[in-house]
Amino acid sequence: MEYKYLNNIKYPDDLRQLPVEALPDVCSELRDDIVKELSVNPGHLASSLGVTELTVALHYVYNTPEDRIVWDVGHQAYGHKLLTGRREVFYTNRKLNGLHPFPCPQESVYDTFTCGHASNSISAALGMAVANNRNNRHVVAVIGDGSMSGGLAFEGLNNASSSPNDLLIILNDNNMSIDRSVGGMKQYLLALNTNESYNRWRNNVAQWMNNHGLMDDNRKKTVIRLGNALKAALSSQQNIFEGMNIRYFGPVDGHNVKELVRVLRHLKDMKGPKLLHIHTIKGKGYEPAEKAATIWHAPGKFDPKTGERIKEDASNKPPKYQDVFGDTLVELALQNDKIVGVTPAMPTGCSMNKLMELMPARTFDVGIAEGHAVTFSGGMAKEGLMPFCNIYSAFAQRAYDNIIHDVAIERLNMVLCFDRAGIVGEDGATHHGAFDMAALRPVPNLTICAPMNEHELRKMMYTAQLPDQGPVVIRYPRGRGVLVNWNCPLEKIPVGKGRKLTDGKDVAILSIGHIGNNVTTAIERLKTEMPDVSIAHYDMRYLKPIDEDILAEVGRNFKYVITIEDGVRSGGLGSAVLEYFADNGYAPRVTRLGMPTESFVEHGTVAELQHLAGMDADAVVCTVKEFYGRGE
Ligand SMILES: Cc1ncc(C[n+]2csc(CCOP(=O)(O)OP(=O)(O)O)c2C)c(N)n1
Repeated sequence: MEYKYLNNIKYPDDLRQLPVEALPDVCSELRDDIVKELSVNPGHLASSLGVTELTVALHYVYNTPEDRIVWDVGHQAYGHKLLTGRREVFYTNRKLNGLHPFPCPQESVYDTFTCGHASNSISAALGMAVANNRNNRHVVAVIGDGSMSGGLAFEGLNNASSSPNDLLIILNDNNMSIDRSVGGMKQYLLALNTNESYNRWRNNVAQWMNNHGLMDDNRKKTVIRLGNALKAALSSQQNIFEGMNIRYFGPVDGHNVKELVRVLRHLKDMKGPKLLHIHTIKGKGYEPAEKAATIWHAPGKFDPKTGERIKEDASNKPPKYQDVFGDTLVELALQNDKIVGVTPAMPTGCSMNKLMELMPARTFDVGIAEGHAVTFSGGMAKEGLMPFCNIYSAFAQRAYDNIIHDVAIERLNMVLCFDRAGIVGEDGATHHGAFDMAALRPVPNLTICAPMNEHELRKMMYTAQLPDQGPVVIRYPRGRGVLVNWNCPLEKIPVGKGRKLTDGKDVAILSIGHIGNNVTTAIERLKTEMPDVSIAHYDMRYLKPIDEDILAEVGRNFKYVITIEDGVRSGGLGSAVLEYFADNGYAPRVTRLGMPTESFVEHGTVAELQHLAGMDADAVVCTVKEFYGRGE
């Protein structure tokens, strides 16, 4: 496609010079550019395509960056990035030292708030709107219907209705989360289709009054109030937003850019909190994405012409941990009829869709609601069911108190599986599962473990659902394991016991989880690079209860100790080992490898980031060499 406009739009100011008639073409070009770029440099596609018109209309009507647009999650903001001075470097998106995967205030003044975790936009934008009451800055939050299912969004709405503010919330309703949207809010929004003739009527009245010079601010308010009352009478139910004192407008076709511009201009200077409900199609304008929005949420590389996705050859590769989880859960659920599955909006992402297909009545997608997922599981556990609640580690941060207050205190029997634990790669700082071990280790009654391979995961899952285990956290990383033959008998493993994988007498390396495979690689290298040094490797398996027999053995027999974990190096395994040594009078030299706590790990490939953070096989080799004064 030849671009008539896009090449001349570096910043929104350039966009704002164009006549409104040019905007449909700008949208086509922007869409084309997003598809072209993402076909070679993968990222979040379908959501960005769906908000193309909204993005153009917002930057056209509002005086960005003076006016604030707060994106929710930010996975839909590629159009925004391309229009705000980043088109030339967009090829670096999600790469090491390149553009951030989500809007990021450190990257651009157009990015107003940290994005990545869902449902925070209303609260953040409300804070900005309240702070900006004194200067005439407009603040707009853009939130999807999926993200609107999150509790935080409701807290924001609740507050928005009572604090004086002029916030505009745009609800981008495509009836999709990553998977299909679920729950009461989705049902509600579907039903909230106030009939079009009513919308037309209200517009005509307003237009007529305007044309006849009868519309001032007060009258506008009266028309709106009258209109809303009429709308409530016409629709079968009360409007939840209006019930909260937030004026509701819509639904509006979110793919009609000129209409969006008209509506936004109309709302821009209106006082008080208001919500504009737009309907969009996820993946709009790119047929394959429109047809299968879940797959095209983040499709990987693809041929933009044919829509064929370029998949890696997975034959003879170990499976992804998430699939081992999904298959094992099904296997366990067939044996144990108390088992149920709970996921906060990630059935495909964590492979719980396998259980969902087979046993829909025993699988619960609760929406983007991590805290609720945990407490809901707690409720089921209390009544004797055995929930497997699967949450991405970084999103589980939202559920910290639920884990402590609603599960741990009563020592409820349930399993929390933390997928994407550790460095996740291109999704960056907001998505790394960095903190779960450090945050949860001090919590009484919890068992916390991490498998080094697929067999270990299966055994940990089996062991965790046996009677009276209390709450068990199993954390495992994004991506593939190490065993092509991943299947194995489901057997109990001793809780709180580690494994000695390699015997040695000079250096002891203690690892937890999949990162232990980096140690295996390092030890192989050291056999040739330092044949005179013998190294013991312990896979600790359990962070809590930790294997004190191993710690005593190591404290007694080794001068040098390395700990390594795929999480922050303060508070987790390394700290546990140091605490034990200090408490028991052992003083070997200990080096802790893991993610830093002085700065957030950014985005890049897992290998690049592990290298930078000093957690790869190289780092283990270097540490051993340093012990012996042979470092470079
Ligand atoms: C707290 C949290 N939980 C889960 C996710 C994973 N996630 C990213 S986008 C998304 C769906 C968002 O749906 P919606 O807001 O409707 O936006 P759409 O993609 O449909 O445009 C989910 C579940 C997240 N980013 N944050």
